[in-house]
Amino acid sequence: MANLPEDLERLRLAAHSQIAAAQDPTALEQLRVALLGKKGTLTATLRGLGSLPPTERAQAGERANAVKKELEEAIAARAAALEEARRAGLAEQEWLDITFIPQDEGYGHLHPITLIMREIRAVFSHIGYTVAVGPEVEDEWHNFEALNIPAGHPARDDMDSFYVGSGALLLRTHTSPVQIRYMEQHQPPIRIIAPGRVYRRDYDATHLPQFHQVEGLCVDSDIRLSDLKGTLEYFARSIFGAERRIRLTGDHFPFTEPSVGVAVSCGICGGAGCSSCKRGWLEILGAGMVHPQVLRNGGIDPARYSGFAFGMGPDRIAMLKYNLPDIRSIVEPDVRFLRQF
Ligand code: 2U9
Repeated sequence: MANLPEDLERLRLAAHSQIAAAQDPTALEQLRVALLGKKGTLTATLRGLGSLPPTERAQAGERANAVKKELEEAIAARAAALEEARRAGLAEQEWLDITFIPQDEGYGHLHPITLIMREIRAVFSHIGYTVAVGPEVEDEWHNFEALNIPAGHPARDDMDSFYVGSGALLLRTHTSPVQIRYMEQHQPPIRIIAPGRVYRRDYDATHLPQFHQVEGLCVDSDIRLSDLKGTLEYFARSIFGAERRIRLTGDHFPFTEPSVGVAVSCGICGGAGCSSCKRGWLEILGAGMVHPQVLRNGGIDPARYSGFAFGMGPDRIAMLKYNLPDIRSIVEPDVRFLRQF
C-alpha cells in the first residue's frame, strides 16, 4: 500500500508548480477543481486516510488538512497575482491621454454654401425677417402663372424645367412660389426670406441642374423702392463689409415692376475698376417692387399694400465673398478646398 504522507508531499509539491504555471483564471479554476474538488486528487488522497491505522490517522489527517489549506491559499494568491497582471496589462493597452489635443484633420466641416446661407439668414433675421419654406415639387400656378409667367413665356420653356409625372407638376425653378404660398396664408405686414434648392434643366461649365436661391419679400403699407435700396445696402454691407456701396440699374423680371439689378462696389478698387472686377461693380442680386398683379394673385390688395422682392444665388455670393475663381469648386468634393473656410 502506498505511503500516504509521501503521496501527500508529492502532491503538494506538484500542485505548487502547477499553480505557479497557471496563466489565466480559467486554467487556475480547472486546476483547483482537479486538486481540491469532490473528485480531486487531494480529496482522493484524503479518502485513503480511512485505511490507516488509528494511531497514524490523526496525524496524517492533520497534515492533509494543512496541505489542503496551504493549496487553497496558494491558489487564491495566484488568482490575485493573475488579476493584478491583467489590470496592469489593461492599463498598458487601454491607457487614455486626456491631455491629448487632436489635430484638426478628420473633423467634419460646413460647406461654404451652408455657411453663406446661414450668414444671409442671420443678416435678415436681425431686421425682422423670418424664414419661409415650401414644396420643391410645385404646380404651374405657384411656380409660373401667379408670378406673371403665362404659358408660352420663354421662362416657361420645357427646356428649363423638370416636369414630374404626367406633367402638371414640376421641380420649382426658383423659390418664388414659396412667397406666393406665404401671401395666400398671411396678410401684411410680411417680411420673409425663402432659402432653398431650385432646379433647372441646365448643365454646363457655369450652370448646375440643382442650385440654391435665397429670395426675400417685404409687403406692407407704403413700401417704396427706397426701402428696397436701404434693405439691400444693409445686406451687402453686412456680408461684404461696411465700406461697400451698392448700385441699382434697370432690369426686367415678369414679377416685379420696376425691376433692378443690384451690384456691390468692388472690395479692391471701391468702384473705380480694376483687374479683379473690370468695371468696379459686382452683380449680386436682382430685385424690384412686386408687380400689383402678383400681389393680387397672392390674395393681397395692391391698392392698400405694396412691396419689394429680391432674389440671389448664394453660390455667387459665396464666390464673391470667398474669392472663388471657379463655380465648380463649390460642388466638387475636394476636402482640401472645403477646409479653407
Ligand atoms: C414674389 C414676387 C417677386 C423675386 C426676385 C429676382 C428679382 C432675381 C435671380 C437672382 C439670381 C435668381 O438665383 S438667381 O438666378 N432673382 O433676380 N428674384 S426679384 O421676386 C419675387 C418673388 C416672389 C411673390
